[in-house]
Amino acid sequence: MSADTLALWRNAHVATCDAHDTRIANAALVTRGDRIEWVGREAELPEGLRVQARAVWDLGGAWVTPGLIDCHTHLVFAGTRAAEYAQRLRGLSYEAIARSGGGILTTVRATRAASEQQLFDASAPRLAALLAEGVTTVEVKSGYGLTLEDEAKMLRVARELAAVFPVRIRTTLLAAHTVPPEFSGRADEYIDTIAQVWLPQLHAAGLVDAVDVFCERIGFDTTQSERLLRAARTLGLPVKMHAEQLSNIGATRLAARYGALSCDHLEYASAEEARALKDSGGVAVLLPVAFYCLGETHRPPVAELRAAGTAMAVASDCNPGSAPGTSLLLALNMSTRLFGLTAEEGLAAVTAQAARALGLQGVVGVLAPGQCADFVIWEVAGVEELSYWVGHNRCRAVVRGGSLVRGSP
Ligand code: DI6
Ligand code: FE
Repeated sequence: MSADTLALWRNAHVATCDAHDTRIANAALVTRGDRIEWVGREAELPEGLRVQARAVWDLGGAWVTPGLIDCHTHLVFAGTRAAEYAQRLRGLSYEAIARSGGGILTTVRATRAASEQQLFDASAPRLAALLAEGVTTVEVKSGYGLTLEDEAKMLRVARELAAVFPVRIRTTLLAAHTVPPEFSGRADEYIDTIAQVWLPQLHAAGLVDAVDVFCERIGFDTTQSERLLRAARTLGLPVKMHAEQLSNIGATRLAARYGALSCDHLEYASAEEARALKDSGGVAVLLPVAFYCLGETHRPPVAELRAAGTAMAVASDCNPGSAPGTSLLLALNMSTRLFGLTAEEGLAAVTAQAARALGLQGVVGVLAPGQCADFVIWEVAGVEELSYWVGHNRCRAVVRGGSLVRGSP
């Protein structure tokens, strides 16, 4: 479609997901190329736009939301951890498996052994499953290669997926996921290698949009994490943090000092972390599928986050260990019942707030003039249905960059 072609999407109801959670009944949208030109009540559609529209789509009274955003995934990996899940069902803990050389390292072995094509082929169906639910933007982390070559391979696969599927992908370097066998007992040296050698090279190759660290008692401590955050910020890269997932070692407070886009998991965070994130403008990314699959009982401090006014996003955390799932809608449903998000908070958490967690506010996540024309047409009577259904996908059609890429309105 040419860059300035107007299209009219009419006879709809729109949840814009802006700061006021605006809902517009009997609405219309006008797209210009890949951007939104106008959104509002159809009765108020400017006549000039109506006559210029080269295509008119009747949405039959359907609800429209921004394209969904999955702002935390590890979807590029090889193999599964089904055998470890079976062990966990018999009572072994995630941490015990990790300490005995399994866990993340099990997936590292499989991912290193996979060719780039095999890794792409393993990951593509997971991405396709996310997109079938109306996801139009996905963050993908590395972290199962843990050598320069294998981290680069993972990040290239993420870029290749973005070239083949109708999706925007943001890549995050998570080489600081665990200490690889080559650096066993030398975590400090490993962090410095990432910070001084791998990160600059991968950044120069255009493979890194952000940097993340697993800051945890089975990951990296705050001193080590800080060295990597500083290196990332020196290169002008935004940072994120796997924080307070299994214990509280001060990860969020550290990340906030480095202006982190988000701190993710947060099961063991408190009001103090909620305020630190609010003050730094970071987003709390909640990952209920990992909470569920790990049989966690310690919930993230949603009431404290709400009281502090901290932005909350929800993501799938798609990964082979703690969250082997490819449904953002299920994560959304779980965030309401398991964590206590309201339906309205939930919808914002997979659209506008998820965009902020990726530094993409003003680009995607809200239906407003100037934003990318990424939106979903839902087969629902109201948008509360998005967090209501358990494993039931009501996505009828998806528009990405102004073009219909799935279904028919
Ligand atoms: N926390 C998680 O939930 C994922 N990574 C992390 O740091 C799990 C990764 C895995 O178990 O493979
Ligand atoms: Fe994760």
